[in-house]
Amino acid sequence: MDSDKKKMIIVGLDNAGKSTILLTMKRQLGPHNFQELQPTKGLQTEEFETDEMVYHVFDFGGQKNYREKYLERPIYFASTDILIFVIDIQDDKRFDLALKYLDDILALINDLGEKPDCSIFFHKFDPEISDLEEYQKRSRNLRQKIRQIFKKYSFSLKIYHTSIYTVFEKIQVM
Ligand SMILES: Nc1nc2c(ncn2[C@@H]2O[C@H](COP(=O)(O)OP(=O)(O)OP(=O)(O)O)[C@@H](O)[C@H]2O)c(=O)[nH]1
Ligand SMILES: [Mg+2]
Repeated sequence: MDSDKKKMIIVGLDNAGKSTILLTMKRQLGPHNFQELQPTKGLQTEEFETDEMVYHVFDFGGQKNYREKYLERPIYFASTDILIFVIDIQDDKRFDLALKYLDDILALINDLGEKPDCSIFFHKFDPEISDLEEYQKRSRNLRQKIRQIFKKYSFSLKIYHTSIYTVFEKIQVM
């Protein structure tokens, strides 16, 4: 792959907000018209460009049957430069499931010998909840569990609070 073209994969459970994030990053969408998105069917790829870089983006539809397929086919994760893993901060009942999926994917990428830069988005961290102690606590607990998971590997790790209601703001918290 060209040095000025990077493979970025965006992964997480269904409904986490991955496709919405991509659209918002591409500035095709304001918060008022994002509702029309359907769940992503399998793997969708596209390219997007910034001034310095071309990104080949793989949006990994997160429904259960797709997740199982990806884990059976490590080839999807080959040559990954950037991994973005999205966790819906409002979906606390599925944190454990999301973390298990994250761990499975990291193990697989590690076995492939890849070393992507990893970013985790605690997404839907919307302005009206971002200051609530409950959500700050969720963030702290998740960070601690993620730190544990990453100890097993030698990937770089950044964690952000994200929300499309802030015109896509990324606040790094680790
Ligand atoms: N409150 C809130 N809702 C969001 C945000 N981002 C996305 N959503 C909503 O979350 C739902 C799921 O968004 P998608 O982008 O389709 O989720 P996905 O991760 O691509 O889902 P799959 O394609 O099934 O894997 C949609 O109803 C979005 O409008 C956010 O920052 N805050
Ligand atoms: Mg999607």
